[in-house]
Amino acid sequence: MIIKTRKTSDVRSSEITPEHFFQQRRSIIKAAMASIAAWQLPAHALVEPQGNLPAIPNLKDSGIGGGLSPTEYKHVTSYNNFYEFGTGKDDPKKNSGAFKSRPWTISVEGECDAPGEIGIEDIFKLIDQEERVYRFRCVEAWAMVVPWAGFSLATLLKRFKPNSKAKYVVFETLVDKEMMPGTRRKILDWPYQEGLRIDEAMHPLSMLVTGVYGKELPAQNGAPLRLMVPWKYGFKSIKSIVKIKFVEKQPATTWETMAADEYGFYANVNPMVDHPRWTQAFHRNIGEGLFASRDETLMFNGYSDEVADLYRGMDLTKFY
Ligand SMILES: Nc1nc2c(c(=O)[nH]1)N[C@H]1C(S)=C(S)[C@@H](COP(=O)(O)O)O[C@H]1N2
Ligand SMILES: [Mo]
Repeated sequence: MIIKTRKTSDVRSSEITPEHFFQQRRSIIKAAMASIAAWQLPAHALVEPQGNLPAIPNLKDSGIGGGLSPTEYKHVTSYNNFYEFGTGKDDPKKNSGAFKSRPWTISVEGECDAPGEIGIEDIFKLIDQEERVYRFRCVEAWAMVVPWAGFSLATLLKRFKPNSKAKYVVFETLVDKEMMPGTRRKILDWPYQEGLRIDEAMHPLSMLVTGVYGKELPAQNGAPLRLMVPWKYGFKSIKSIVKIKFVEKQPATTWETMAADEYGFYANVNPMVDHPRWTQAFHRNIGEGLFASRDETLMFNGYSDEVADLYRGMDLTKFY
């Protein structure tokens, strides 16, 4: 595992204790046990496939989030944020008719020993698919429970052999003025860019998503490949990825560049730290209509046992 190759002089080496590895292993074991538990329940995590896109082959139940009941497909695919297709929630579905997710190549570069490119077909072929149901809360104080299909980000990253200088991972979205009408205007500083610390990226819950509800992703949800980091706010989960880069310094990210006082690099779901313009202690569930209840938001979106250790000793009001 990459973290082992860090030098003792690394700034963050203090966080990478043997206990840290133990904790990660423990959460994997816990996830495996949850998987067994979910398998015994009649409410299996694998959902009925929906939509008319190709089915995702070899889909397995990860057991993660098996107890949550998913938001309806029609809401998951029609209430979106994807500024490359416009800023309205219904714009991404409406304005993505010309979008083509094939052919598609992702280049992986920067601080790694085996930089290169990988085609989306190879990703689909080489990597076993898992289905995970995540509660995914967004910065706009709304939430959905989504059955994503995909695999651990770490599985892909390790193929490119990140070196000891790889402290962060940067992701970039495609910019195509023909297929993505929003990019004809300077709504954001294109390309959309996001980043994770390397230990966050290697965490088993960080996921590259290729499908939703058992079928390939529709354009509006980030076809053909998008990120999903379940303990972070929605904007970290970058869509339609074309580039992945290992870097030494904390990268600038799109929303942080736009409004640093509102959107930080970490963007961990945290009910104790409000957004300057709204509370982050509660959220509304999409699909419940006008009378939707406000639910309490949980620390790290409910994944504290798995991820709190990544941030031990950090002031999360400062590193928001
Ligand atoms: N390239 C790109 N990725 C993006 C965005 C975007 O505008 N462009 N919006 C983000 C935000 S703010 C959210 S809330 C999620 C929404 O994902 P969903 O539409 O699949 O629910 O995508 C994130 N990924
Ligand atoms: Mo968002």
